[in-house]
Order: sequence, then structure tokens, then C-alpha cells
Amino acid sequence: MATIRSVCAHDCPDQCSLRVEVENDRIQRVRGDPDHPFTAGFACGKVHQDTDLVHSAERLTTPLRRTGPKGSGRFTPIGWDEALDAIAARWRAIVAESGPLALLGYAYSAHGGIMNRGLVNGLFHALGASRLDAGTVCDSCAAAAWHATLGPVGGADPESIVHSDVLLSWGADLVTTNVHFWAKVAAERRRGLRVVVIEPRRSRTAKLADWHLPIRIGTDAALALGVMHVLVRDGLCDRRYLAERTLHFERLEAEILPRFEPRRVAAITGLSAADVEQLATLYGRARAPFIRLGTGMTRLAHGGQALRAVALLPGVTGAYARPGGGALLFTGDFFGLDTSVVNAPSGPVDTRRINHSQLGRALLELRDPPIRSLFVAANNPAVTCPDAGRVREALGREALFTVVHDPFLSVTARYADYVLPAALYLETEDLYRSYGSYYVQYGARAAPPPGEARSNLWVAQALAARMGLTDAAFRLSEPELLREMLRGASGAAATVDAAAVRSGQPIRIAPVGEQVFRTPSGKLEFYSQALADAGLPPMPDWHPDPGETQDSGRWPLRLLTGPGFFQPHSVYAGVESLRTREGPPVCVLHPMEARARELRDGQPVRAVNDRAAVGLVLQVSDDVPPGIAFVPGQRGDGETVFGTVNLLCADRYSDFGDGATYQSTWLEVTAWAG
Ligand SMILES: Nc1nc2c(c(=O)[nH]1)N[C@H]1C(S)=C(S)[C@@H](COP(=O)(O)OP(=O)(O)OC[C@H]3O[C@@H](n4cnc5c(=O)[nH]c(N)nc54)[C@H](O)[C@@H]3O)O[C@H]1N2
Ligand SMILES: Nc1nc2c(c(=O)[nH]1)N[C@H]1C(S)=C(S)[C@@H](COP(=O)(O)OP(=O)(O)OC[C@H]3O[C@@H](n4cnc5c(=O)[nH]c(N)nc54)[C@H](O)[C@@H]3O)O[C@H]1N2
Ligand code: SF4
Ligand SMILES: [Mo]
Repeated sequence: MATIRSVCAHDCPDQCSLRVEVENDRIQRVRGDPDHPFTAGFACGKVHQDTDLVHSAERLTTPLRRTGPKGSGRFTPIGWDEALDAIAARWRAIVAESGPLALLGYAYSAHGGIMNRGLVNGLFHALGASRLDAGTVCDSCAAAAWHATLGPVGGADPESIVHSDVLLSWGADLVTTNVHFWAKVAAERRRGLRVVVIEPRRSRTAKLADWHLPIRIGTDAALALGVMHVLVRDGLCDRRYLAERTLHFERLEAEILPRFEPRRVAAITGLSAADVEQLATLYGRARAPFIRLGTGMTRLAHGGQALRAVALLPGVTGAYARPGGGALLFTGDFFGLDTSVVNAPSGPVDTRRINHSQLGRALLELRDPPIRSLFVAANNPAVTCPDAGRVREALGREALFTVVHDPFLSVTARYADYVLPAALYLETEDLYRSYGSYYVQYGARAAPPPGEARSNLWVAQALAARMGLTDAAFRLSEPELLREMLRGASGAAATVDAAAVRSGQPIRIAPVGEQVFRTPSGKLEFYSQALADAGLPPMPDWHPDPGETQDSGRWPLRLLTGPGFFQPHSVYAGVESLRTREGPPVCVLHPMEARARELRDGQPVRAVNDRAAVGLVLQVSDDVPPGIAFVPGQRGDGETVFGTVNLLCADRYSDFGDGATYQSTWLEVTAWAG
């Protein structure tokens, strides 16, 4: 039995180092690496079972060509050469007739490796195709709010939690989505670290907290401004820090904060005025309060304002200057790796851009030229994109030539003209940089893929060759691409030793000293001229959203989405044991709401609004407040009673970063009547 050191490529802030036990080219066991400080010897409950994922009988092992109507899932196996030749021939014909903008191709989040994600995008970059702004379904709103406030910088080092006395987990279910940080937090609690969870439902993390503040969805900006109001009133601001390191707090203090007295904040957030006072006192008196920002608070109409307001808090007390203080959203901006080697080997600097959240609309409505071919890798937009109904309508059109590269016959793949079998991450080699901790690591291939499954990188290179692209990136091996990326690195990454990276050891590259800001002013911006110039409010504020107010008058329940504990989005949809482990796809209602509708725990229900009706199984629990329908995860057709949750969600943009607004969705839940 050999043990191979690899890296977890699931879309997860922890980016674990893994020890993979392999016998006769077969993966036997996946464990967390004891010699990685952040992984600390354990893999999460999901990856612990990744042997089931790798060895699933439902894996695709040959390329497939469609034989039935789109969506029917009827295919015939074919060879790689036949598939690739047919795809390239069709693309060449489309480019000749309509130009390269008629092509749209991308890889998204299900393989987090820089090369396996990057080179697919690099292929379409080099072809001059239309370009997908992919992060909009996930974190573009959060990232835009962070950038407008601190600039493109990494946040507080999660390992600095050893210096913290208070942790605010704000809009994150850490036990589920950031469990290695949670393990560090748990250890520090024995030392006296206090944990406050701010989130609408009693999540797994909230249940373990010292204090849970069940905030009303979409009101975080009001709470953060209320805390600031009290900090000012009670003299708990760090005036020197505010003067030296921040911009225009005096304007916020004069123009915005007076409106956020605790009583009004209580009415907005559904918390009590005493809670607001107590939170402000706890935060203001803490020596080194650490805020772990989650993206959960940003997936709605005014999500950007929410995250921006919370990210400003450590500036008011000067916590950004103290070890263990500050805030963490992401770390990725810090590293300075040159990913253009794979992402943008050649091709136009800019081209027509398409928002991922509006993929369906773009496929249906764009003209001059319309999108005539779509290539999808590591993404399942028919399930995970907002307005999934429109995505499906577009995928169902004969005129759209669709190619999907996936280890499984995903819901999206069922619509494809050609399906290409993908290797899973343990069957690939890649460079990883974390977005929730400060490590880079090179992950080795633990075993060969089954049958003829191939990596994203291999497919990108094979298609590039057929499309006549000559960039070096399409010829280089993984180690050679690694060398190129390090050669072009700037900032912190420029200091790392290529041989050390290549050896597979985790390399820590972390910021030292107080939080830096890379805004136009070089300071933490309470007032952002860049936002004002973009037509957005320059200072954080909270107002009800007119669209949400209107919908809430028509439908009684608001949708809350959150992560599946055992299900990273739809990645495990193709494995029987992993589907069973997560349980049936549920909609969770408070007992009061269930009673009012005469619904019982365990019965099939219809989640319905103007867009669609989706069939889920009812779970009755007071972990969810009244007025909310909580649907964890994004489970696809075949698992659900009917449809998928994103059929209910509009493709409206968030205020910052044109992000998805799943939670600006209202609905009713009734008994399932077929
Ligand atoms: N097990 C598991 N792990 C995952 C994933 C998964 O699907 N499953 N997905 C991965 C990916 S791609 C990502 S982007 C990250 C996301 O991880 P996080 O950044 O933690 O974000 P979410 O999991 O979307 O949401 C976190 C919490 O926000 C809460 N929330 C919702 N609305 C509000 C609000 O208005 N205010 C506040 N304060 N809280 C709110 C939700 O109840 C939820 O529990 O997780 C990654 N890790
Ligand atoms: N309602 C609602 N919708 C959401 C969210 C939400 O909170 N609520 N969260 C959003 C977020 S944060 C995100 S990041 C997106 C994620 O959405 P997606 O990117 O669609 O994520 P997954 O379902 O994780 O993976 C998509 C596909 O990749 C395949 N795959 C796995 N590994 C590989 C590989 O190595 N190569 C290839 N080619 N394919 C592979 C899987 O089998 C799966 O079919 O969903 C978003 N959708
Ligand atoms: S916690 Fe995240 S990075 Fe670690 S093994 Fe689980 S999914 Fe992978
Ligand atoms: Mo995400």
C-alpha cells in the first residue's frame, strides 16, 4: 500500500492536504494530512467518503454522443478521437460563420486546481470566445464589497485565532463549510475564546455557539451600523486608528449612524435592542475580536451593503491592527501567483462578457452573434444556477451545440450533444492555493482515472491542438506549467521555492503585521468614491428593497439557502451512498408554519411561486424561524420529488458585483399533489 500526498480540490476554503492510500492503482482510503497545520490530520465528513465518489458505479468511462432528445439522457458510447474531432469541426464551422463570440466555454468550481480550472478557461480565452464571469453564482457580490472596502487584499489569517478573545461567525456555518477553522476555534474556546454566531437559523455552528443572534435575512448592514452607533455613543471607538488608517468615518458618523439607534435596529433585524447593545459592548471591549465573514449574507439583493458594513467594524475599534483581530472573507488575493499562464495564454484582453447568474438568459437572448455552442466543465448550471428553468429551456434547444465534461451524467450533461468523461481530482495533478487559509500546495495524482476518463487539463490541451492553438500552455506538462506560474509570480508567491512546491509539501505564505488596505486611498474606506462613481451608495446603509417588499406582499415565505452538510452542491449527486447519507432533499419549516398549513414532517410538499413548483420533503423544525422556507443544498431532479430549488429563483443581480440573489426569493409551501 502506497500513501500519496494530494490536495482536496472541492470548492472549500480549507483546501486540505490529503494522505491517499493506494493499492494496485486503486484508491483505498482518504485521510487528512497530519503534517499540514491547518488540515491537522482530519478530512471532513464529506471527503472521508471520497473513495465512494471515485469508485462510484455511476462514473462515466467513455465519451458519449447523444441519440435521444435533449434532456432525455439517451447516449451512445464513442471514442475520444471521434468526439474531439466532431466538436472541433463544429466549432470551426461556427467560428467561420458567426465568429468566435458565438462560442462560450468554461470550467468552474468543482475542481479547485489552478491548472484544471484555468486551462479550460484559457482555451476559450485563446479562441476569443465570449467569456463567462463565473463567480457571480457564488462570491462576486462578497468579493466586490470587500474590494470596495479594503481593496484586493487577503483578510485575517485564520491561524491568528490563537490570539483572539471573541469570534463572530457572521453569515457562515463554519462547522459545515470551514470545519478546520472551526477545529481551531474549538481548541481556543478552552482558553476562553467566546463564539458568537450571527445567522438567521440555528445552524450546526449556531447550536455550538456561546451566543446565537438569529438575525432576519438581509438585515446585517443594519446590525453592523447599530453596533457602530453604540460604539460611538459609548466612546468605544479607536479614534487614532480611525484618523490614521481609515477614510471619512466622520461622514458615516454624521450622516448615517444617527439613524441606527438600537431600537430601530431591533425593529429591522428582529433582534432585541438589548442584543444590539450587548453585541456592541462585547465587540467594543474585546481585545482581539475576529470576524469570520460568510458569503451567506450576500446572496440577496442588498448583500454587498451587508458585507461591506460588517467588514468596516474592525476599523472602528482598530481591531484590524491587532493580531487575532480583524476580519476574514478570503485569503486568495494575497498570493500573487501568475495564473495568466493558464487562464489567458493568448487571445483578446476583453471580449463579450456573460454573467454566470444569467446564463439561461444569455443563451436564449444574445444576438450578433447568438451563443451557438456551450462547453461546460466542473459545473452543473441546470441545477446550481439561478433561474435554472431558463437555463434548461436554453439547453433544450436543438440550435445550441452543447458539450459537457463531467465525471457523472449530471442534470446538465443530460442535455449535451457530447458528454466527455472527467477524471476526479484525486486522478489529476495540480497546483492549489487556498482561499480560506494561507497555503499553496502541489497535489499529486493518486491513481489513474477509470476507463477513458480524462482531466480537464487533458481535454483543454486536446481541443486546443485540434483548434490549431499553438500557445505553450497547451503543450506543457503540469510540472512545466507550475514552473511558468512561479516564474511570473509577484508579491508573496515570488519568494517560494519551486522545488519545495513540487515536492508536495504545504507551503505557508502568510501576511505579517497589521491588516493592509489596497483601496484607492490606501485606507479602509468608510466612504468609497469608487462606489459613488459606479452609481452605488458610497457609504454603507440599510434600506428595504422595493422588489423584495413587493414579493413579500404576495408570497408568505422567504427562501433561505445554505450548504448541504454532506453535499458540496451537486458533486455527490452521482453516488448512491452519498445521496442517502445526506437524506432526502428537504424544505424546512417552523412548526407554526407547518401547523398553519396542516403539513406534517416527512410528507412531500410543493414549494411554489410565480416561476415554478418544486417537490421536496417537509422537515419541521424550530431551528428555522417562522416566515422562512429553508432549503439546504442544491439537489437535482431524480433526488428531489420534483425539479430543483433554483427553478424558484430569479436571475436578478445583487447590489455589488452582479451576484446571484437566491435569497431574494419568496414562495408558498403546500401539500404535494403530484
Ligand atoms: N458542506 C459543504 N461545504 C461547502 C459547500 C457546500 O455546499 N457544502 N460549498 C462551498 C462553497 S462553493 C462555498 S462558496 C462556501 C460557502 O460557505 P459560506 O461562506 O459559509 O456561505 P453559505 O454556506 O452559503 O452560507 C452560510 C450561512 O449564511 C446564513 N445566512 C443566509 N442568509 C443570511 C443573512 O442574511 N445574514 C446572515 N448573517 N446569515 C445568513 C445561512 O443560513 C448559512 O448557514 O462553502 C463551501 N463549502
Ligand atoms: N440555491 C442556491 N444555489 C446555489 C448556491 C446556493 O447557496 N443556493 N450556491 C452557489 C455556489 S456558492 C456555487 S460555488 C455554485 C456551485 O455550482 P457548481 O459549480 O455547479 O457545483 P457542483 O455541483 O459542485 O459541481 C458541478 C459539476 O462538476 C462535476 N465535477 C466534479 N469534479 C470535476 C472535475 O474534476 N472535472 C469536471 N470536468 N467536472 C467535475 C460534478 O460532477 C458536478 O456535476 O452553486 C451555486 N448555487
Ligand atoms: S474540509 Fe474542505 S478541503 Fe478539507 S477535505 Fe473537506 S471539502 Fe476538502
Ligand atoms: Mo461557492
